[in-house]
Amino acid sequence: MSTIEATLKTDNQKIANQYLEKVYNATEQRNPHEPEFLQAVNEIVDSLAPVLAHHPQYMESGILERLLEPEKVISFRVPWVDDQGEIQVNRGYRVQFNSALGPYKGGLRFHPTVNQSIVKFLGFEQIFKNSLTGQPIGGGKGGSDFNPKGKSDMEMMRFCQSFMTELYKHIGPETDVPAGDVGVSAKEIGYMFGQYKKLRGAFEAGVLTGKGLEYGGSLARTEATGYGLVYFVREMLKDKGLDFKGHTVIVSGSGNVSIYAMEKAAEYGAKVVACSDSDGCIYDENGIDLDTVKELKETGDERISSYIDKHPNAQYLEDCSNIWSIPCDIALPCATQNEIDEETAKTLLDNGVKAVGEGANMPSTQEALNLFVENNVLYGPAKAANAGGVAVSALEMAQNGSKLMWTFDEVDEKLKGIMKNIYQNSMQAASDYGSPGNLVVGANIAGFLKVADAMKAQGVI
Ligand code: NDP
Ligand code: 2IT
Repeated sequence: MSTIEATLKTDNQKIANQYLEKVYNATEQRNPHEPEFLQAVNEIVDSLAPVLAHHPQYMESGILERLLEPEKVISFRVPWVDDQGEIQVNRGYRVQFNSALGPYKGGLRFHPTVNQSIVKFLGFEQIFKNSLTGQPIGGGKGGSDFNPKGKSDMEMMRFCQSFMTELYKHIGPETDVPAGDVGVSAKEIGYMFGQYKKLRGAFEAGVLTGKGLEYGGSLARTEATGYGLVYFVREMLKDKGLDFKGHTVIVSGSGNVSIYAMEKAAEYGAKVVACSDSDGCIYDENGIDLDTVKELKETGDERISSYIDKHPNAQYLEDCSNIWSIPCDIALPCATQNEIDEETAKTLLDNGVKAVGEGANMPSTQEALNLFVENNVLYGPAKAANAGGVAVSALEMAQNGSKLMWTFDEVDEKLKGIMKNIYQNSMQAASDYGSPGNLVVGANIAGFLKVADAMKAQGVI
């Protein structure tokens, strides 16, 4: 590189850094009470300097300023009547973040911790994740502070119907396509689909994904996020001459993502020794018996502590964060945001962790993430590693649109291909922009570039 080129490069980088700082500060001022959203923004902003230094046109067309402001935020009252005849009121949300690549797409979360910051961080992440899948889907997310725990089936149905009575005005197969997330499984999707159909007076299968197989669901959607995570981590390991076989794996959570991550990791020869719920975790040194976990958590509504009743040799530890003190080679956080902080990351490193693959959205704090990257742990960031769920949701939309139903193997093969592409494209972007092997930077850049180009092409809207 000539001296002039090197100076230009440094100057461009300085300009890019100053610009990013200005944009981040403005976002912080505009959203002062949204720490999770700002955390997600900070991680992206941290990755983009080399892109903006190479392509100043993205700064000129205000891509980032527009990307950081959701196209629309909908917040609404969800009144419902409980089994005692008492009126309950919850708050519902849908954040329609970005539609540059296709209809808004992303799940609905029902959990008492849901607020605007959480829904915005999830919706923001979804833009880049969906871009990485290569499917024609924009980014959105929604949910409610409703707590599904302990609710009867009829309460669940009444809540879902009330939620959809407002949401249906804002969604549709070509506008916005919700799906499940924490607390929303095929059962809740079914109740919401029924209400949407009744209100619209039409069977529009492509309005929701994660549906039951009888009425437009896709085979392998249930398994997609967990299987996709393991396919992604397998690519990371393969590049270093490693494999799941013979390795000890820990998977936090015991919900949809965790169960199918455990299933695929075990199928690939790993020994999965621990999983958890929000109360505590179980450690079974012989390997977790997944049938028991499925019985407790998929069919039943029980606590993971009951695992011990069937497996008295296993141990139950109160406090779910204890799961990360158990030594493992591969850690797959699949429960919730910020479950791995700096201290936890240190413990994992001290225990010799080789790879971390994120099934949950933003499970590592910025400090934890930095530690993993600095210590050269193989690290698969959420937007890349857990994109299999939404990718198969897009395949469900494609099947609905063509009125066809593909076999399990067809969908699973496509999922494997998509996860491999995400890995390769992220690695490539990391190399192209000066951080070889860094999947955080690579996934952020690869996801950003496609959205930025589509936004630029579509003008200032
Ligand atoms: P589920 O509702 O099926 O399961 C969630 C699991 O995580 C449960 O074991 C739950 O325990 C535990 N959990 C939830 N919140 C907390 C918390 N605050 N503290 C500790 N544990 C908690 O959800 P999913 O498996 O679908 O989702 C898990 C993660 O994966 C989320 O981050 C989600 O956003 C992400 N994800 C999900 C996708 C999907 O397709 N479903 C796709 C991509 C990402 P308990 O039963 O005690 O509440
Ligand atoms: O976080 C996620 O990617 C999801 N919850 C899945 C979204 C979807 O539309 O399938």
